[in-house]
Amino acid sequence: MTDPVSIPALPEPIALDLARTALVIIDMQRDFLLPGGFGETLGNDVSQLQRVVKPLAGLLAAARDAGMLVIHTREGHLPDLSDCPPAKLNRGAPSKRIGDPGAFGRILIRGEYGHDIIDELAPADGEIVIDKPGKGAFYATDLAKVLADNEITQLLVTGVTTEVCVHTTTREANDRGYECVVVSDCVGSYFPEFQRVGLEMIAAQGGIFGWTAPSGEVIAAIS
Ligand code: TIU
Repeated sequence: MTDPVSIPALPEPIALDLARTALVIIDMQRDFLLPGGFGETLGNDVSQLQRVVKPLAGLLAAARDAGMLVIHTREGHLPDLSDCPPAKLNRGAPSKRIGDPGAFGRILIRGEYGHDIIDELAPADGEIVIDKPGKGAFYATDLAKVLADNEITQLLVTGVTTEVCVHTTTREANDRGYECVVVSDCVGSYFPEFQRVGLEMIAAQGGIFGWTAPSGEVIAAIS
């Protein structure tokens, strides 16, 4: 066992045991980041998410070098939509719905080009990919078992979007007893104000459901 490393974080520094820490990369899929996918059909400016790619690629490289467990998630549904609740399918007035043809195949459907992870962050051989039908990565997946099997107790949480799937997953993980560090420049929102308050909410009230820290501090600590 190696000594824990201390990361300057909000609301206070956190000691990470690297052997028990996983990097979780949430939903860095073409359908959320590129024009023509799910994010854009909801009316969002998808270019807002692009700023996450470079720092997250740097953190991913450092995590791989450190031998850390890396887990990627993808939000999406079976081709027959049997795992997509009508409330999710019909909500709002999207220009297209989940399952409709988009610029990169059927929107948010497993196996389609748009559903997969962007080239810059493509999973390496042996890295875990969790397909999830919901916003949280624990609901209807085997993530809890994967973490238990690998004796993980702490998570570095990254990906998109900050206030939706990153928050839901972090809250789920926090309730399950995991210590979560949300890496502030490696999460992104379509809405700048949600990015700011989304991060503030995590670390407020003494770190009510986690910590936040920039990737530079995390990389320096784990390298
Ligand atoms: N729409 C939005 O902000 N997010 C999602 O629908 N999914 C994720 O956050 N991955």
